[in-house]
Amino acid sequence: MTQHSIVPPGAARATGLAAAAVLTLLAGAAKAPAQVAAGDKLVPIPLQLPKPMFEGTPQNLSVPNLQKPLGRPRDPFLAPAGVANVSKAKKVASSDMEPVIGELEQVTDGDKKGAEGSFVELGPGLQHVTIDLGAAHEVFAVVLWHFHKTPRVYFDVVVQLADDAAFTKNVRTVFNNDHDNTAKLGAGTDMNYVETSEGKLVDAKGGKARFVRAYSRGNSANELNHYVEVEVFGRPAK
Ligand SMILES: [Ca+2]
Ligand SMILES: [Ca+2]
Repeated sequence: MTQHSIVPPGAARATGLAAAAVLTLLAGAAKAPAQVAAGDKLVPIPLQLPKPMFEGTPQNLSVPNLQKPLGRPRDPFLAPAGVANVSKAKKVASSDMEPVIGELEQVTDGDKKGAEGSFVELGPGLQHVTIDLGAAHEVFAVVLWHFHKTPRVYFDVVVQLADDAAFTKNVRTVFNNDHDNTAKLGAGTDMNYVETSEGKLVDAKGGKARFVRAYSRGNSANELNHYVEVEVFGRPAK
């Protein structure tokens, strides 16, 4: 399994010129994600958000490396025109094929509500859900809703793309906040975040993949793993 850390921790402090050089080097070394063609018109992805279940910023979460809430709606995410949710009703597999509550189909059924009955609950420890897009797609964004009825942080969130269901071929990590490598997928540099109705939007940079996998290892309220929905915004690969 290969790992790619896109930006080293020190890169943000480098001068503009040096940072650009580092990024150019990294881009050159990365395993050629599909590029946005010069003629592609960029527009906001057609993301529809569920109703918020709570207001304000939670104060009582003692989670290290926690991202400060933006305090306003997230900026629209731009992708080439025509990019759509390509995961709706697609087949879902999991490390826990017999969920404690709910069914795996709920991960891609389009119901993103925070209410009881709108999530699937997987067992404790490191678990994943894996979505089969049915064919190779250029993936621009992955949006995750674990559980957003109450403010909560899910641990060791790792999102990967791959060419095969077993995640042995062309595996790319597009998000990883497992900073101490508990999940043994490589240490990540992304931050912990509080679940909200906005979901977590992960930039997948147009990478070509048929399979999308999301890991977690319990949360700040209990050891279980939940999914309300995962949406993959992409387009069929040429
Ligand atoms: Ca759902
Ligand atoms: Ca960890």
